[in-house]
Amino acid sequence: METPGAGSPDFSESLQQVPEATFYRFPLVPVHGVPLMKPIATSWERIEKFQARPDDLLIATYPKAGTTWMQEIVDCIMNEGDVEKTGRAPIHVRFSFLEICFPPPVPSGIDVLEATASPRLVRTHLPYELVPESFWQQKCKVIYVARNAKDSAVSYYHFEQINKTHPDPGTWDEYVVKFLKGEMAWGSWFSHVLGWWNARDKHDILYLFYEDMKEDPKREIRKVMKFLGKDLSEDVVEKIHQHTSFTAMKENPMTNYSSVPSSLLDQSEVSFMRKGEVGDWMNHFTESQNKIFDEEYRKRMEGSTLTFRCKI
Ligand code: PPS
Repeated sequence: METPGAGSPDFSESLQQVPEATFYRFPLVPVHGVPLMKPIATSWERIEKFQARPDDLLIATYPKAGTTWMQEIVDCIMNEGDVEKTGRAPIHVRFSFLEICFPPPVPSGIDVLEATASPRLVRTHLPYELVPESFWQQKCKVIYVARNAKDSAVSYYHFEQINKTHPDPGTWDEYVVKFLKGEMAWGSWFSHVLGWWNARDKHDILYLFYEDMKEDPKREIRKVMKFLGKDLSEDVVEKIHQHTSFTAMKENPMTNYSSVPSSLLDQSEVSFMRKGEVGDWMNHFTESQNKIFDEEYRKRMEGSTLTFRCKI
């Protein structure tokens, strides 16, 4: 079988060619009520009509839930632990970002996907309701990773500071309010995790949690293997575990986004691979922010069987 994602065109060079100012802080425009960065909203018709193929594998997350971590795990599993193969290209080249749109000459996620040979590895931050229908018609496998709201908020806050395509996050105090209202790119954390949770039995969806991955990475790697129909030895599982640890991925130029120009992702003060912990929210939330957050959380999650751990 072809290495999945091996046929993805490498657009890294075009990223370097875009003038710095072009990437600056796109406004959010609602698409079916979900705020998305303007270039995505402008191209929405094309994204909506995207034609999935039956062997496309989709990784879906709310931003900062452990997308990159899951991508590396999946690529390792597909390549049976051969880390030379997973080192073939940066993670954003190996997995195409379905809805992403940048100014020319950078190709959009759809441009790249249409030029990619099967089987394709795809990632998205779209809420369930906005995923192109063809993924369900083609019965594609989907892995969804969810992360507790408080750590997601902290991670997203730092990321929006360094990712120059996102709106300015403002102060942490302002951000907590914005997060609860879902006024950020890809919308509400609540709607996202609940939408995918409620859909998980309707399609071939594996719903996993960042906190479980932290608690017992090998157990979660085995779940992904089973879902992908891969039976790998314990030695290979151990190798994948080592290769996808936070420390290894932080040092690996193929997973730490160091190849993305600083005009787009400025890692001079905050790294993309920032802390990788469960419970870092405790270092950021004040008592009063925590109280407001907990009250709103209770209301929004009431009646759902979906539960999260904010500590492990
Ligand atoms: S993005 O921008 O939405 O694609 O970001 P995403 O990859 O979903 O999430 C980034 C956060 O995941 C952490 N991360 C990891 N944690 C533990 N182990 C591994 N291997 C790992 N890889 C990435 C990363 O550090 C971000 O979390 P924070 O809390 O900001 O450190």
